[in-house]
Amino acid sequence: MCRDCSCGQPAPESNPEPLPEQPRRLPLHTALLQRNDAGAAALRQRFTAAGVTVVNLLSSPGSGKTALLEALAQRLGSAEGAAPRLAVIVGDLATDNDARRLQAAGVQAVQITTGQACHLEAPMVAEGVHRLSHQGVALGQLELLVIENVGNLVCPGAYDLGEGLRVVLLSTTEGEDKPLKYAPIFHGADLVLISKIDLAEAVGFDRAAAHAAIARVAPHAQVLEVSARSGAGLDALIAALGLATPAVR
Ligand SMILES: Nc1nc2c(ncn2[C@@H]2O[C@H](COP(=O)(O)OP(=O)(O)O)[C@@H](O)[C@H]2O)c(=O)[nH]1
Ligand SMILES: [Mg+2]
Repeated sequence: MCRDCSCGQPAPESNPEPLPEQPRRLPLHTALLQRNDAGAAALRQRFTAAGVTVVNLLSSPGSGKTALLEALAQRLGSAEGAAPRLAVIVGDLATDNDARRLQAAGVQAVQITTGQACHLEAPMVAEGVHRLSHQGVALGQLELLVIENVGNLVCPGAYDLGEGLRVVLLSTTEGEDKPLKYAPIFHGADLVLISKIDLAEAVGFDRAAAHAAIARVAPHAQVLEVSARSGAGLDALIAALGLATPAVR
């Protein structure tokens, strides 16, 4: 029995549960997920037919998703008068701040506001594609379509959006243990980006521990260190996405 507070409960175990080696599916309503999966499959067919690389970009709020896309757009460039190379569908609970930031950086972007929902679903992405087409952006013209998901390390991981690549950010300011604490979302990643690497030293970020944590929960994911601020790792990211930098196009 508990001797600390006399609550009458059994004494807590000192190490209640080992870290999950395998992700567990969240207890979300199966019918909801099945409906989403059907929408995602239809989207994937359209993306494949159009030949566009589609990225589902996931991370906690403030880890640098939008800043990275702004920096990527600048690095990718687009020749004067040429079709845009990159478009973004960005999800947040409220405001169109991110779409406006991206548009100011020269990116074709549409904002999806989800209200209460903590993640994007396939029909919302279909709506985003529709709105992009009304802005004159055809999927077939694009090299890269990024879906910046709602900032959250839990729910977005359960929803397929028809993407070809799942990219998960871990920022140096979040701490190196987050892949262990939020294993399922990292487990599904094709590529993990350690963002804000320019701040690593200032915040005492333990690089080796971060790489070990990622290797434990996402052993097959490629890992890159990047900074939107300094530009570190951006060319490696562009190569990982299968895109050419302007100089070699
Ligand atoms: N030092 C530094 N700050 C960054 C970097 N990327 C983003 N930030 C800052 O982190 C904050 C959140 O960035 P934002 O792109 O809005 O994150 P998001 O919520 O994941 O889209 C902003 O104040 C950015 O200026 C980076 O690479 N280095
Ligand atoms: Mg953002």
